[in-house]
Amino acid sequence: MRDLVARYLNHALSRRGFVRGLTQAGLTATAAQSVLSSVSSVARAQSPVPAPPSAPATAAKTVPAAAANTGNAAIKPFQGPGGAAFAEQLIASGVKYVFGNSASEDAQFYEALVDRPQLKYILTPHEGPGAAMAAGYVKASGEPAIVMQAAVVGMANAMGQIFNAFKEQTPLVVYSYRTDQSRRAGRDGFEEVPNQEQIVQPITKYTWLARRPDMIPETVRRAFKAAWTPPHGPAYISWHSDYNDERVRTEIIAQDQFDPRMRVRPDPDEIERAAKLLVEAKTPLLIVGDEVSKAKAVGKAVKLAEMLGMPVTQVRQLYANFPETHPLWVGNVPAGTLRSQPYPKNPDVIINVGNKFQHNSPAPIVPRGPTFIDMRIDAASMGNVMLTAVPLVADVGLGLDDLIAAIGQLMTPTLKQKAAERAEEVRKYAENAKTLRAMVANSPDWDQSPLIADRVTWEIAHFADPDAIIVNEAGSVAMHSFDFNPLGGRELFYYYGAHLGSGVGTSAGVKLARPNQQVICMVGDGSFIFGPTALWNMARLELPVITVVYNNHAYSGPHSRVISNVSGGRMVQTRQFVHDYLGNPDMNMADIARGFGVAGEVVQSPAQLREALGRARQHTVEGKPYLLDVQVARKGVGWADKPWIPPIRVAEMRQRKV
Ligand SMILES: Cc1ncc(C[n+]2csc(CCOP(=O)(O)OP(=O)(O)O)c2C)c(N)n1
Ligand SMILES: [Mg+2]
Repeated sequence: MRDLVARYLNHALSRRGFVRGLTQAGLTATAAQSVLSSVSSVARAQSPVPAPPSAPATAAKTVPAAAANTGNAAIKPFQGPGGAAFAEQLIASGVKYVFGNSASEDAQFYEALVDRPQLKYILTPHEGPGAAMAAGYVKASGEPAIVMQAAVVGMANAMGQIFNAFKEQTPLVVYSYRTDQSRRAGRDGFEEVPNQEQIVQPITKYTWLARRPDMIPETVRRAFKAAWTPPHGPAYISWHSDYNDERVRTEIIAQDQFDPRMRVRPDPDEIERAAKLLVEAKTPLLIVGDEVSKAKAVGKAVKLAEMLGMPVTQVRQLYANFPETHPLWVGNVPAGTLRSQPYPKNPDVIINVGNKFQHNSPAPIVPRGPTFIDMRIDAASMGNVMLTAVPLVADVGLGLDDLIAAIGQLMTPTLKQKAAERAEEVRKYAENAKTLRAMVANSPDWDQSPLIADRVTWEIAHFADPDAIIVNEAGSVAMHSFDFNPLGGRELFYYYGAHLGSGVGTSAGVKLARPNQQVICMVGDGSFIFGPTALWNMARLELPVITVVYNNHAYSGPHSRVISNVSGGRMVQTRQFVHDYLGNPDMNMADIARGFGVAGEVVQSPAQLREALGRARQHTVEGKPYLLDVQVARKGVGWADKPWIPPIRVAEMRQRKV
């Protein structure tokens, strides 16, 4: 029985196989079920991070008799076209959705889908938003998906979102064939480029070109293994298109057989050191990062902060990783480094849990001076910039468990008293900061039309459901008033990667993964126009997402940044900015949405915004997406009412009126 349990825990045995083994060993069916449920709870406890994709029950059920001979139900012999082997392996890798754009040389794959309805194909009319949709689905569901497109031409369009997945550490798997078939490769044929797979190598975790058609399933498995092994990241795979048509004999194997089980516990000695430093600190500070959300460890981060009465902050991330309503939350770091965090002013011990940090200035995010403890699974980015007194390489869920236990051992009544006093100080600061934040509504421009961006955000925040999901790609717009709370409250999906054009696609994918939560996409006009095609997917798939475009007819962020780079220069004197004004003619995003089958309206005033949000809600209740094109004021120095545009008018330059 011990052997059975070990094999079950190692995923070498299915649930059914486990129960069968127990009954064969003499247990009654009821006793076997009870053993199963207690062992399953152990198995769950061993998997604090979303487990890498596993084979769905349906795949195991289709194991033919021949497979039984191998003695391992997870292996299924396969014979058929390479494209069908690809489809079979995706099913065995736990994939439910394929996000694709038409690729004629994947014909055998499409053919295979007809009789495999469990693998659902979503046609995305542009690869960028298509990949964003897949990434949104993966992030919001924790389930695997694949993106596929036509050869290098499709891949080139998906690359922006592969880049985002790389920066955000999203386990996105992407495939496109090489148009050059294996018996004519290297001749500069149609859509041929040398070393296609190498083009994306610097922005993927794993890249591979399968060398034989029967290697397709193994290549697929390795892509999923690489992408889903923490720290996550995108994988790209490719093969010559004729491999899809060739008949192969190969093996389809359940993905969970390749799970390297990277649920890493930190070094106990380092944990002891960290615990000691933290309990002895006068002014400790906790920075939370995305690994906390990914490991579903927000509750543990709260516990750690509460034990020590330790304030909590966050530096630019994808998710809101701590309840912003919590009295120990002191707000996001306002600018690039911790020096900009007004409270606590001089932390002596700083612990980062799960943020890989984006250093955007010569000054490191964590300044020299304080003792720095770093807990992360992404060991590669540890100790590259900041002096690190205690490196804790760990799955942060397990790491927090161990740290909490170690601190618990050290806490004396005096230390508890100190922590309680500190918590009280932090609470006072947090209350005050909250009051100050609410003063955003005191702006003299609060009621103006076009609206100020802060008013739009405030109205959305007061409209959104208590558990709404906010997908944010709203350019230079400040996020406030939402009180995000990953523990059952509002969630945030921010545009961390910043290849623009992800917002609409991401929100479509998030809604696909979480149909029972309100999804609101906040997007700048400039960002929106990089990727509106996912609106069509929202209409076709009946994804009731509310999209709010902050339409200032401009790239407001780049406008201000250019001025600060060349302040007082000729551009400012003449007000001639070539790079930032999107008006003349103004784009009408509601009209664009209508063209994709999504209803919407242009909003001019705060009063109209409230009514329009009501109509948006009505549409979503009825299962339909809706878009608000909100006219937003251009703020910042150097904006004219009617901005100058470069004088290029081709109609007047013509010799012939054609
Ligand atoms: C694909 C891509 N192209 C260009 C940029 C550079 N860029 C950064 S912000 C920005 C403008 C965003 O405009 P908008 O969404 O309207 O926000 P606003 O600045 O007006 O608030 C651009 C073009 C980018 N990040 N990604
Ligand atoms: Mg804009």
